[in-house]
Amino acid sequence: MSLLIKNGTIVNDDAMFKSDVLVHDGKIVEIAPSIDPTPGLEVVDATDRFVIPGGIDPHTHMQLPFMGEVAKDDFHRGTEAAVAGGTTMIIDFVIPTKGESLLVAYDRWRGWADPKVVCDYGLSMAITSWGQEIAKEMEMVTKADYGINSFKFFLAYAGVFMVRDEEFYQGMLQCAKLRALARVHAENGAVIAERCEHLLSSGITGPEGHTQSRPEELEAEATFRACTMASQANCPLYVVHVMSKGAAAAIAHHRKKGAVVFGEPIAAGLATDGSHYYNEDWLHAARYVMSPPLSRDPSTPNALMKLLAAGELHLTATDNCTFDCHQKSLGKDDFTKIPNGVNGVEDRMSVVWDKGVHAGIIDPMKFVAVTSTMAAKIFNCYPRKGRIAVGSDADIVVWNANATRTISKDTHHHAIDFNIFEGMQVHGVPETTICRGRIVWADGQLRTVQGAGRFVPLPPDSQIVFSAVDNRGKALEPVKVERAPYVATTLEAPDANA
Ligand code: DUC
Ligand code: ZN
Ligand code: ZN
Ligand code: ZN
Repeated sequence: MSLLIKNGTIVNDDAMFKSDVLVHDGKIVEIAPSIDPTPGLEVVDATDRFVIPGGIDPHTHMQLPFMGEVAKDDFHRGTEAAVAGGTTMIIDFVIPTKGESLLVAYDRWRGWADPKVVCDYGLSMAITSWGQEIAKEMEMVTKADYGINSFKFFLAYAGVFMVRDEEFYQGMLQCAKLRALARVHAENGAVIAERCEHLLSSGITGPEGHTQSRPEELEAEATFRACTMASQANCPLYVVHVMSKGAAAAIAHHRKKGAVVFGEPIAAGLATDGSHYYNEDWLHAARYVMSPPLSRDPSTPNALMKLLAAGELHLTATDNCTFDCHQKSLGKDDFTKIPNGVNGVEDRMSVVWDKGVHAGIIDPMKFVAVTSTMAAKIFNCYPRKGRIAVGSDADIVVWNANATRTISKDTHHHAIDFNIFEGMQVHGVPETTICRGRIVWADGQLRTVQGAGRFVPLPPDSQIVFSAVDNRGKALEPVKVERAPYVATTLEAPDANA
């Protein structure tokens, strides 16, 4: 199967240039100023369009069993929503129940995903309990066939997913040994649990209680603590869903000292804010319940985008974990029972283009970096993914920067009956999405095949350097996730004379 994309402007994270792209058998085989179509070749006209690497969403929870419910977007609907929005690869989380074998949980996730995915996917793994057996299994799943190179630790969700600090620390020591990346959900779970109890007993039962139970300081504190412990463990750290300026400041503080910490804002946090939690319509407010909550500071979304532009935050994701109105309603009398999670995987690319590029904060190359290339580099599948280059997988999006669309539950591809971005008009539309050489989205229609996506094993040790050259013959920068040097986190004493 061959495909020719003609007359477009290729955008990589480091260059933009007009060129045609020839695809054969799922790979990019030629990039040249003008490639003649041969008879029978399918041609995609990309005149006045950008030709970009398909988005990589490094943080999703398809069909996650959570809070007594199961997230509505399964691996089929969820990946359909992804490709309709210009994302061609997701990284989902295997989340074992407490005490469960990692291998058993891994097989369950593969069993769910493999027959359903319409685009490629990789897996990250959560560590929800600790012991020698888990440490041993961590080593096993970092081997080639399993393809896990990152482990996520929850510092929130007490009693469900949360690990204690000493478990997190030991887990990071193991990550460092295995040359895997540690990821963290950073909120102070113990204090949140106390606050929830207090709020409920004082009669606050609505979604405003959700945001009140989880003030931003508890995200900032946990982020700072996680960075501090990662430095002690000499382990690179990736902070998922950075929702507040305080958390971003904690990351910046440690990076300035040389720590290797990556920060991931998500679509919801870049395009909406926590004012919704005070909406008079209970159900409206409940739709936005996720953790950490959306920021109550209306200037936060723009500030997070600027931090992406400045390189203080590094890549965007979604935390896509969807529950419908009925499921949200199960928490009608108690905000702690509202299933946590929001949509994002379909709208991330457009939202980041609109709030980033259209708003003049980032350029198209930075857009590619924060929606695709950085994820491919960090999770060690670059330049197979995340780049328009000869030899790379043909995961390509023809992007119309001038078109707009209005986000709505009536037209989205999620399996839920609302959209947190409802009514938002966004500039930047994915016109054609190509997954490993197959057109899966064109003319506003899905052309997907269940199970056609492939599992992408993610090897540990990003010291593996790809001996790649770019499409102009220039050698690519070696790609590696550096080890974190030891970083003392002692704060300076205040100046007594000031
Ligand atoms: N936060 C959510 O809102 N949902 C899923 C898990 C998480 O950390
Ligand atoms: Zn989380
Ligand atoms: Zn609202
Ligand atoms: Zn998550």
